[in-house]
Amino acid sequence: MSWIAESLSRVTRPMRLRLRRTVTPLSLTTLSLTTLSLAVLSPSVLAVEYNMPVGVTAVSREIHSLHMIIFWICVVIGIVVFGVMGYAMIKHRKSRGAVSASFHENTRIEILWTAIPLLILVVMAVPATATLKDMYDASESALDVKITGHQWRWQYEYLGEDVAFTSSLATPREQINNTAAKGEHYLLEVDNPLVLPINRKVRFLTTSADVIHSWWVPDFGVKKDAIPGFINEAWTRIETPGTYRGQCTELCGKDHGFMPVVVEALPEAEFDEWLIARKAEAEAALNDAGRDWSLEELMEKGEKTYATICASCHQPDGQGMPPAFPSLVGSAIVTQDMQAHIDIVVNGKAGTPMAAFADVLSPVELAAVITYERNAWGNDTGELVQPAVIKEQLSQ
Ligand code: HEC
Ligand SMILES: [Cu+2]
Repeated sequence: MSWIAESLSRVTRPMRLRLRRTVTPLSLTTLSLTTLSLAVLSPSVLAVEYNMPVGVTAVSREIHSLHMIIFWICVVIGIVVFGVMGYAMIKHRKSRGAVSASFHENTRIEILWTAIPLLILVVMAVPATATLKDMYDASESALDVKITGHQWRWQYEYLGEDVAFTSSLATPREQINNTAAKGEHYLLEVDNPLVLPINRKVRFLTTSADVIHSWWVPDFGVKKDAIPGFINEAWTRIETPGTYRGQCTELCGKDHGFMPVVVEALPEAEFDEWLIARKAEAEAALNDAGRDWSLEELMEKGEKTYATICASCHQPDGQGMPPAFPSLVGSAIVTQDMQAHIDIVVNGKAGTPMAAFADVLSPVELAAVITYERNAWGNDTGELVQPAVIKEQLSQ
């Protein structure tokens, strides 16, 4: 084995010399200069980059200050422990004739090094428990929003208000595929943000229609798992109007990084107006489902629905990604059996990623996307399905 050590040292000795002569002083200077300029020039930038946000709710501030308290306790413990260790190692080193001590029969020190950490734990646990208690108290809310996770979008329902909509990624495909410059809110922008009032307690009820997702808005200090078959509770009371962004924080499949959360917080009066307008819109859309639609109208609407909801699996050109996601071009269901086509889109197919879209899309959107699939990419069937037919089937 000695030949290995020898040849190694033959290689490393000149290297070490060279390193010491040139690279080390240079790189040390650069390193310290960079650190210094970073620390001096942009302390605020550093704080934004590396710390969690203070946020805009009482709970998020509580979480932040708890985090800072525990951080500083850890810093003090770190300095004391490593200081004592360093001091002991240097002071009592072997070359100065130190002989190792035996603490094993010292009851006093055993009690001390059990009691002190216990005390520290208790000091940390008291504020942490108080914050947790606060976070879990979702009682007496002014507004309840049910949040359902889908692969890969969020669905929001304002309970008791007859307002519901889905919220999908709005970042253009070109930015994702690197054929266009990335925008300011790349992958953090949606078509329909969740709109909430400030200064009112809002309760979130999270669940999922397929796999586990997690709804997270750092500025609210809210992060709640959305689990199929369960309903979890969280709440917030926003203090400042604005746009707040978050993401799904549970690995939920192929487009896990493509289901952001965007919340628009409005002053109370503005929110009330928005809710009334939204209700009227929903009612108008429902009435709209009753009339006769032309092929062109359905195609135009269907193309949009397809792009936001279906293209992530079946691809913009309908070719899918076989064998995981089937091609819809020339498929028997899409070009022949209309009822089978309606059934699979409305009810999904159990045990596959093809979800039921009955609750996600309106009758008009369902009719439009089915019509679009039957007439796009060379599937020139010329067939259309009226929203009224879908509405009728949904009500059965
Ligand atoms: C999460 C991925 C995913 C999304 C999103 C999705 N599908 Fe599917 N789809 C599938 C899979 C997987 C199948 C195959 C199911 C099976 O095994 O039969 C399928 C099958 C289909 C079929 C039957 C195709 C055939 O020939 O068997 C149709 C039609 C269809 N999807 C339409 C849609 C429409 C319309 C949308 C949007 C509203 C949509 N899909 C969104 C995954 C998806
Ligand atoms: Cu998710």
